[in-house]
This record gives sequence, C-alpha cells and structure tokens, in this order.
Amino acid sequence: MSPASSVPRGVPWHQVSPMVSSASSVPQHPLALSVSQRPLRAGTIRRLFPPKRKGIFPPRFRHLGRVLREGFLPFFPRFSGAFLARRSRMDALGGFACACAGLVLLLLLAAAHRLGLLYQLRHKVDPKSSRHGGELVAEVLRAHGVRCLFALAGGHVSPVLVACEKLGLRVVDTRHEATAVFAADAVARLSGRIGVAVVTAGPGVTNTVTAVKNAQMAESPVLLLGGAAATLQRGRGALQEIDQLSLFKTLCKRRTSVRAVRDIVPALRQAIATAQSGTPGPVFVELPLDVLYPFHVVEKELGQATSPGGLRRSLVHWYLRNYVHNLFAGAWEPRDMTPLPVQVPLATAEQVQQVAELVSRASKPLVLLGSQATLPPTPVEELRAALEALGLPCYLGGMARGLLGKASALHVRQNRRDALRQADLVILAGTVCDFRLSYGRVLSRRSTVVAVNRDRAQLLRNSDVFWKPRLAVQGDAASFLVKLSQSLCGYSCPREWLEGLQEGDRRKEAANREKAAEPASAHLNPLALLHRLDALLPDDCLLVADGGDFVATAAYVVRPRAPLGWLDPGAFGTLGVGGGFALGAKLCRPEAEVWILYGDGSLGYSVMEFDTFVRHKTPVIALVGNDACWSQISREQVALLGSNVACGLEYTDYHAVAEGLGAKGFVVGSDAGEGLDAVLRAAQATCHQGRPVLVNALIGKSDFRQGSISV
Ligand SMILES: Cc1ncc(C[n+]2csc(CCOP(=O)(O)OP(=O)(O)O)c2C)c(N)n1
Ligand SMILES: [Mg+2]
Repeated sequence: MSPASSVPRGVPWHQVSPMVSSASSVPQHPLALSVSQRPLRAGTIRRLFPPKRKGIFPPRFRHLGRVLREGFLPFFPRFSGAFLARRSRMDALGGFACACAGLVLLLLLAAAHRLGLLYQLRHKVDPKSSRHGGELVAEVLRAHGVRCLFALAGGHVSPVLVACEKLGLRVVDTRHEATAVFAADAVARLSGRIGVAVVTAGPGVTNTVTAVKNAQMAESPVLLLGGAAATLQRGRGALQEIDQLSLFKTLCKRRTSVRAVRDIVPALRQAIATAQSGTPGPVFVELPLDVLYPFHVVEKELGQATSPGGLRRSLVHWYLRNYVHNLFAGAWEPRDMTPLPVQVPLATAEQVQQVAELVSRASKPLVLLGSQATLPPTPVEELRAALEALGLPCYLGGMARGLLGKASALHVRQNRRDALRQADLVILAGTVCDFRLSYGRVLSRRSTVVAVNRDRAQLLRNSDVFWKPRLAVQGDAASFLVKLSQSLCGYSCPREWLEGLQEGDRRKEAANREKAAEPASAHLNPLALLHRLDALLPDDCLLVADGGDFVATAAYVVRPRAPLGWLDPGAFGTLGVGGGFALGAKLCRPEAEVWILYGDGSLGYSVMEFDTFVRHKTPVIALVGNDACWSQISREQVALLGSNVACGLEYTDYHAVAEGLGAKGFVVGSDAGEGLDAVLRAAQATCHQGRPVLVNALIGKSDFRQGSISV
C-alpha cells in the first residue's frame, strides 16, 4: 500500500502521523511522492507545525495548509533537515510552483470577487437607464405602508425626496432635522407603522442625534435615512463626510451603509423589520451619493476622472469604470419589497394563568400602564376594552395616558405613591422602575409585583436593589392584558379598594381647583388656565407636551380624551419635541384638534416650525405657558444654590413671531388682554379654518409643583 493511500480520506495529515519513523509511514502529498526517502523527524514536524485544534479551520483551509507545507518545506533545509536531502530539487520546484499558482489563483479570485467582476458576469449594468436608487427607496417605503416622510433637503438625498414625491408619498420638509425625526417618531407612535425621516449627509445627520436618542428611549420605530459621501470618495475629503455609523452605535438597533444599488431593497426591508421587532426603536440606513443618483450622473462624476494615457492612468481609469459598473450591476432586477415578518415576544399561557390566580386572590390590585402598552399589534381600542372588562384600577403614564378616555371610574390619576404603598398586587404593564418610579423604591416590599415588558433590561431595571418581582414576564404588555382579561372572565375587583382610590382622586382634584382659584402673583394662574383649557377641549383632540413646570402641571389637570390622545417626549425628557410631534400628529389625525402645550423656554426650539405648519397646511394650536423663565430649573436652582443664573427669560411677544411666520397669534393674561375663554375659543375657530395658531398665555408663578424633581 502506498503511503498516500494509507491516509484515510478527510483525516488531517498531522493527525494521521504523530510519529514518523520511516519513509513508508510518512503520509505524503502526491506532489512529493518521488522525492527522496530520507525521513523528516517527527519532532521537527511537530515543532514547526503543531497540530491544530480540531474544527477551527474548514477542510478547504486544512488542505491549503497541507499544500503549502509540502510545497514550501523543501526550501528551508535548516528546518526540514534530512527530509530535503532525499528529494530532487526539480520536484521541489514543481511543488513550490503549484502551491504558488494555487495561491495566486485564490488571490485573483478574491480580488475579482471584491471588485465585483464575478457578480458582473451574471448581473448586467444598463448604462442607458435613467433610473436611480432613490426610486427603489420610495418603492420599498410605499410597500411598507409609509404615506408621509419628513425631511430637510440636501443634494445627497435629493433622489429619495424626488422619487417619493413622484410615487405619491407626502414629503414634509421641516426647518430643523431634529423636527423631522420628532415628527417621524410621532407618526410611528400614532399609526403603528414605521416613521421615516430623510436628512442629508454630515450636519444633517448629526442634527438628528438628540431626536434619535429620544426615539430610542421612547421605544419608537423610526427609520432614519441619511445621505453620505460617495463610497468611492470615502476618506478623500468629500463634502460633509463623517463616520455616521459610529455616531449611532449606541442609539440605533441597526446601522447599515448601503454599498451598491442592488443592496438598497434588502437593507431597507431588514432595517424596518428590526425597528419594529422586539423592543421597537430607531434604525439608521446610510445611502451614499453614488448609490442614489442615476448611472450617467455617477459615471460622469466618478467614473471618468482620469482619461487613459500611460499604464498607471489606464489602470486607474479601468478601476473607476469597473467600480461604477459594480455599483449598478443587477440594480434594476425585480426584488421582493414586501415587509419582512415582525417578531413580538409574547407571554406564555402559564404566565397569564399564574397572574390570573394572583389577581383573583388580591384584595388591593393595581395596574400601572406605560407607553409600551400602546404598541402594536394589539389595537389600543382592544386594550381599552380588555381593561374595562378586567375592572382593575389603573394608573396611566406616558403614551398610555388617555387609554381609558376622559372620565373612567377605573382611571386613577392622583396619589400614586399612597396607592402603591397600600396595594397588595401591582402589575407593571410596560412601566419601568426608573426615575419615574423612584427606581422602584415606591413599590412596597409587602406588595406582590408582576412586571411585563418586551425588553429584559427594562423589565428588571433596579430589581437587584430596590424591588423584587414575583413574576417577570418578558413579553408584550397589551396582548398580555388582553389574555388576562379573557382568563379572568367574570372577575370583579373589590369595590372598597376602587372606591377608596376614587375618593382620593376627588379630594385631590378639589384641592387643585381651590389652588386654581387663587390669584397669581401676576398675569394668569397656570392652574386656572389649564382648567379652562380642559373644559373647552373637544373629544377629538390630541395633546402634545413640550415643557417643564407648565406642562407637568397640565399632566395632572388636562384630561386626554381618548387612547393615543397624549404625546410627550418619554424617558429622555427632551425639550423641543413640540413642533415635530404636532406635525406628525396632525398628519396622522387631520380631523383632530392638535394642541401643543409649550413652556416659553421649550417653544424656542421649534417655534420656527410655524413656518412648516403654514406651508404644509397643518393647522395646530400652540398654548404657551409664558412665565418668562425656565421655571422647572429655576425653582430648585434658586432654592438650593441661591441664584437664578441662566434661567431668566422675558415676556416675549411669541404671538408676534407666529404672526410673522404666517400663523395667527393671540396674547392672553396681559392687563389689556381679552377674556381667557374667548381667546381659547377664537384659537379653536381659527384652527378649524385651516390656520395654525399660537396663544401666548402670560402666566404667574405657582407652587403647584413644589418639591417635584427635575434631575
Ligand atoms: C434639550 C433640553 N435642554 C434642557 C433641558 C433641561 N430642562 C428641563 S425642564 C427645563 C425648563 C423648561 O422651561 P419652560 O419650557 O419655560 O417650562 P417651565 O418650566 O418654565 O414651565 C429645562 C431647561 C431639557 N430637559 N432638555
Ligand atoms: Mg417657562
């Protein structure tokens, strides 16, 4: 039997021959068969090529290793000793040549693959086509049910905007990129679809960072499309070039830079599915200039930078030409654009049953619903019906405000801390034990706590220190509550407990009304203003909250009328969301009366968007609680540190600013001002006539929020 045939197939050479003592026992590569027979000592082989751990390299690499080993060894007599002496120089040269040829072939194939030459063999370029990547972007968006997108123009993204317009998607251009993302965030929250913002490269993208982080904290599925320098000009000093993917590393669930036109569709489908799956959040897709413009434009700009002449120039010319062809190879082949499935984690039937048993045994159960409970796929109306069927008292926070309508016997609004102290069962449905629940410290050690959240980190936030769940369910809160209500059919909550909580609400609200009746130091009492607003709001209204003390006061006084009737920034506490949120909201619900409750400080971030409201015929009403101060900060800064530095503002004529931008402005609260009700009604009437309105309400100080935290 020849040495070669004694080696079992598929077994690595070094494993077959641990001890080599004679020529007949040395397993040899066919290339080496006629080489002289003096044995290479086993120790030498092992030292030079220690056995590799099984399974690290795929078989083709192991084979390559063998070829290299046997081809190269003869050229290193110092190492291979007697082995070489027994092989003819010619055979060794042959082996070496074959190994080199194999290596070169491999390298050539790798280079051809990298340059796209192999792909181009099967997928052609159509140099005459005037189609461009922006069209593919628009088609994917339309296939995903996107009806409007928010943008601020830039040459890098013009093809996307033009294609979307052509396809009938509404392109709403804002005055700041952050507004575009805030608006997309609002659309995502209200419509249950992906919200889309398109911004230009560099500063356009960097301007969105705060809004993207806000969407991440609010678990809102936003697709941010950013322009970028041409792939070919990366690192060569292109206009507005910056490493955008790194920027979003900690902010987005997925970041992709599209490398060729053919990759646009799969990249977008995957990004959208990722944004909506699990715990929703923002995703970023970077679309470089040369994957968005038509072939002839890209070729002109990039492909023929140098005309042939001399080898070096010819090579550069060939490289550029091939690069551009590879960008467009297979670009217009038909591709599936339909949405990929969205994954939603669900509670198990056993978990639901366990909680049903806990509820039926509890005498003082309580549900705390957070924003996550409003996420699709469960429609909010179905969740509302489930909560009403369950009959458990509920506190509603964030986007869940309004879930039970304007006046529900189950909706408890006040004295949450006291209620939590007394409750024997607390269900945290999408509510997180972060600063809003004093990191879990407000939960009583005596209460049984059940937490439901899609996100594991949020589910268990601070459970290692301040609280402990009896059951932690990683799943969707809304569908969990729907199933719970089904398994508790016929259950009724102990009456005394519910009535006690309702009585607490009545007492607190009576006290608030008394406070509202007190005259303010100057101008309007903010509580009185907000009570009047609450009295005048129609059932079909939507409230956007953007401010400090004034807006936080409103959260206690003004009652959202229906599910998804309240939008606030969420856990990131970002000032400046108002303009964008209202824009997105009005586009989703054109019939609704959309009110922005602004602090005067917060208004400054997005007051320019009145221009957008006017141009895009999105009539909203802004009510500005103008106290000439960044009061929420000032309140504690002065008390604790003794200075109002950087917290003072003026009673500025913001209504005049709005008028200057084409909206209608009112002022109320000044001595010469009209009656409050009359102004609010006039604002509503103007809005219904199609004109955006700003009511500049001058307000005095109130101690309503004394002791509230702002850090
Ligand atoms: C982008 C951003 N900057 C700063 C803050 C800090 N901050 C929180 S509340 C607040 C004051 C808000 O003032 P205003 O909008 O006038 O409302 P007021 O408290 O006076 O009612 C500030 C500056 C923030 N939350 N977000
Ligand atoms: Mg203020």
